[in-house]
Amino acid sequence: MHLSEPRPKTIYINIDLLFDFYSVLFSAYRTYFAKSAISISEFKHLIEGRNLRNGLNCLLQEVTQGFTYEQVKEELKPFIDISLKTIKPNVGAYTLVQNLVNNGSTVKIFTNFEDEVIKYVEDAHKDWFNFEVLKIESLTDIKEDFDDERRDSIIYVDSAIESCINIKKEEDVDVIFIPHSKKLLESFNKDEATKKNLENLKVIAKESIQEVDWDRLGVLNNIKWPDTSYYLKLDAKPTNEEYQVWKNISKLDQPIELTSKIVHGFGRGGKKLGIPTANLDMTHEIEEKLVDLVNGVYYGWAEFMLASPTKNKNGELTYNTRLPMVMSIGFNPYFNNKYKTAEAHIMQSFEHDFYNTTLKVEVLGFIRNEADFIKFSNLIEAIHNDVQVAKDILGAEQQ
Ligand code: ADP
Ligand code: RBF
Ligand code: MG
Repeated sequence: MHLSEPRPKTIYINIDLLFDFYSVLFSAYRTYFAKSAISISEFKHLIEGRNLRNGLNCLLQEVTQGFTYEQVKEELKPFIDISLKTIKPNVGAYTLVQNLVNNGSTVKIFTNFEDEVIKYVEDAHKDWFNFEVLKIESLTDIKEDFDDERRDSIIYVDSAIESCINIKKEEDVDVIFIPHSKKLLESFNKDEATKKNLENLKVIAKESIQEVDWDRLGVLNNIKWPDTSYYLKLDAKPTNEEYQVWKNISKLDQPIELTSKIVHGFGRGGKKLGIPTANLDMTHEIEEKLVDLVNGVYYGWAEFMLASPTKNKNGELTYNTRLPMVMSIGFNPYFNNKYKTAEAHIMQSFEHDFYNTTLKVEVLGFIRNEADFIKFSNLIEAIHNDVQVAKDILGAEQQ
C-alpha cells in the first residue's frame, strides 16, 4: 500500500479521552455518599459517557429515593469543586496533543459536557490547554463543523462507539474508536458483532491513545512513549514532560494528622510496582478523620515514632525526622477494592520492612482523585507523576 506523504490534518478528539471526568466525578460522588453510609462502588458505569446532570441523575435513581441533581447539588459541590479544580490530563494526553499541534495539525476538542465542567479544565490548564472547546448537542454539530474542512484531511477520535459508526457511515473521514474505560473495553472485547461491524466500516479501534499509529494515518509523529519496565524501580522519574502539567494541587485548610500502626495490605505488591506503601490500620478514629477528604492522592510528611526506630538504607535511624511522603486514600479503583485504605509511600529507601511500627503522617494537600486506568502501565506512570509533583512541592516547602 502506498502511504501518502504526511500532511497537516484536522483532528477531532472527544475531551473525555484527554481528561477522565468519569473517574474524577465518581470519586467525588463515592466520597460524598459514603458519608451517608451509601456505597456506590458498583455503579460507575451509570455516569460514564454522560454529562454531569444526566450521569448524576442516573446514579441518584439507582442509589437514593427520589433525590434529584438539584437537591444534592449544593452538598456535593465542595467535593466536585476540589476534584475538578485539580483534574489532570490522562497519561499520554498532553504529550499527544502537543505533538499533533507541533507537527502542524489542527486539534479540535469536542464535548457534550456542561460549560461549567469544561470551565474547570480551562482554568486548571490554561498554561497549555488553549483550545476552543466545541460544545456539541448532537453529531449534526460536528458534521456542520466538518464543512469548513477538506473531508480527506479529517480524523475523528471518539470514545462513543455509536458516534464512531454514525460518522463513518455518513462521512468520508478517518474514524478512531478508543474506549474511555476498562468496563467499556471489556464489553467491546466480548462483542464480536460490533467488532466485525467496525472492521467492515474501517473504523480503527484502539485500546488507548498511545496505541494509535499516527504515521499510517498520514500524521507526522515523533512521540516516544516511555517503556513501562523503566518505572518498576524506586527512583524512576517521569521520562516525559507529562507531570509538568500536573501542578494543580489543593492545600488543605488544616493539616490532618494520622498516627497508626502499619499493617499488611492486600499483598498486591506495591513493592513490585516500585512503590511500596505503608498501609495504615483503618481504625474508627482514622476513618473519622478521613470522611471529608475526597478519595485520592495526597502529599505530606511521615515520621516514625520514637518507640519504633527504623533504619534507612545507609543504616541511619530515621525517627524524629520528617520524611516526604505521598499517599493514596480510597478504593484503588484499578483493583476495585472493597474497603477503603490509606497507604503512604515514603520517598526514601529502607533497609527493612517496618510492619507493626507506629507511623505519624501529616497530610498537607490533595494532588488528584483516585482513578481507574485502562492500562496498568498508565497507573504506574500516574503514580510516578504524583511522586514528582509531591517532591516538587515538599522540596519547595522545606527551603
Ligand atoms: P502491603 O500490601 O503489605 O502494604 P507493599 O508492597 O505495599 O505491601 O509494601 C509495603 C511495606 O513495605 C510497608 O509496610 C513497609 O514495611 C515497607 N516499605 C519499605 N520501604 C518503604 C517505603 N519507602 N515506603 C513505604 N513502605 C515501605
Ligand atoms: N490505585 C488506583 O487504583 N488508582 C489510583 O489512581 C492510584 N493512585 C495512587 C497514587 C499513589 C501516589 C500511590 C502511592 C498509590 C496509588 N494507588 C492507586 C494505589 C495502588 O494501586 C496501590 O498502592 C497498590 O495496589 C498496592 O496496594
Ligand atoms: Mg501497601
